[in-house]
Amino acid sequence: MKSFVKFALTTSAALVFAGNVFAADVKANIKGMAFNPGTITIFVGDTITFTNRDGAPHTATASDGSFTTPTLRKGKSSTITFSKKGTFAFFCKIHPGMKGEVVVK
Ligand SMILES: [Cu+2]
Repeated sequence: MKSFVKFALTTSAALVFAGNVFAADVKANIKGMAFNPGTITIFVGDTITFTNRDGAPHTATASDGSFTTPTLRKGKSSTITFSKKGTFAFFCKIHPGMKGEVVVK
């Protein structure tokens, strides 16, 4: 009986992890006029926290308009939740040459 209980607990813990119940928060820096990392791969339900490490203000804004941070001054952060699968290109509204990509699986 004892061993059955142990088995049941182990199995249910494994199922919780398989279901990705715990959404991850991925940290992304904006530094040296670039997004780092430039390509961020996450899973549906995860969040990305963008932090500006530059003196210049920046945003992270989706090319398709599906998300944007506010204008982030030095040291400021913004967290975005991704609830749809897909590949989303983004850029900085203030410096449009700054580009990145979020891949949501
Ligand atoms: Cu910028």
